[in-house]
Amino acid sequence: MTTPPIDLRSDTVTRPTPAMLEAMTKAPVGDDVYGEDPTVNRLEGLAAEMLGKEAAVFVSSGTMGNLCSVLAHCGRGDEMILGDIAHIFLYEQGGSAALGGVHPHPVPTQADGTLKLSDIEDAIRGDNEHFPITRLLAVENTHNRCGGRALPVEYMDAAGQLAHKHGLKFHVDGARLWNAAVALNVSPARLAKEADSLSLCLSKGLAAPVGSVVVGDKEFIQKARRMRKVVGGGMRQAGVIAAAGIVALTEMVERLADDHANARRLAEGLNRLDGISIDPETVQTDIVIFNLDREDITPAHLSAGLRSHGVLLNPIGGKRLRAVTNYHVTEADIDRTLEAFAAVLEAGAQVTDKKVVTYG
Ligand code: TLP
Repeated sequence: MTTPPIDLRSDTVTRPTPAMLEAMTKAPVGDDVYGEDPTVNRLEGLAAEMLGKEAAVFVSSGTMGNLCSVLAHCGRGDEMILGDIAHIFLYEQGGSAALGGVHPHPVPTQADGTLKLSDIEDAIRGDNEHFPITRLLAVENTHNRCGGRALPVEYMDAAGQLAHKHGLKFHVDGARLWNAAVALNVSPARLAKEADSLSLCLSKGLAAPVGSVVVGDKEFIQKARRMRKVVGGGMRQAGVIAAAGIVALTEMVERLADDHANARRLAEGLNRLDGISIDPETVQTDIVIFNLDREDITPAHLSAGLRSHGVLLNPIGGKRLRAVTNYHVTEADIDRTLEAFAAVLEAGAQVTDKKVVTYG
């Protein structure tokens, strides 16, 4: 039997746990478009409660969660302020512009994943017929492209309050808000206090096979539910997958601390290797983004070389690569990964296979 690869491409690669598979086979189901799936209703109730909000809606993905949220907050020609390397801006096909006519207004993302409050304030439009109407501020917590940085409570409060002071709504792409809560040792509800809406993934570090939840007040969730239908996301006996989501929320949040410890171990090991640079102190959650500082070997070479040692991770543009720890990656796997790195860096330019995808 061949050893399975150590898959660090993302936490999205996680497979359902035995408890999830069992829950899925036993879930009572109904037609969720009629609001009659008891398992979906339970999941939505649980998510709303954990985030301290009135209501929730189950959607198929983080992308759909963000899209339904933005479309529920904004009309055609309205403007959304967001970070220039936010997932919504970079990796969601510009869906809110393509499908909803929402105008994105990107501002620089700081290294810690925050947007400067002064930049946000400068970006908010005045009352002038030349301008779109600024309706929404969106932030990402944890921040994927900033290496999984967790935005602290004080920042989340300040950003939300600034939005509200100017009459904007505040949306959080909380695909990995669970990781932020664990890393910062606060409740998800506390981080969400000022948010009008959040989209939270069940199928990343929490290991559910499918799904995200959007939370907010009842009126907003009613609108988001309409948006889910128009993008074709109204699901029927969705309790089969929601059941895994319930296990994700009840059993899989605290263990994220293990993924964070493994990510830190990886960062510390990488930092000791010649030709790799990363500040391990900046690794707070499960994402490790590092630079390859070698002339003779590209990130694509490095990724291909690691693959031949059974380690999967992606280049993400420039000299950078990303590794994401997850439920299936153990401390011993991290040590094996570091050995593979050492071997590939040692072999240097002899590694020639360039068939790699730049993504993540
Ligand atoms: N991120 C994926 C890729 O799309 C890059 C990954 O491997 O990290 N918000 C954030 C912050 C995300 O990182 C992602 C997925 C999403 C939203 C979208 O979630 P899905 O993949 O469920 O649509």
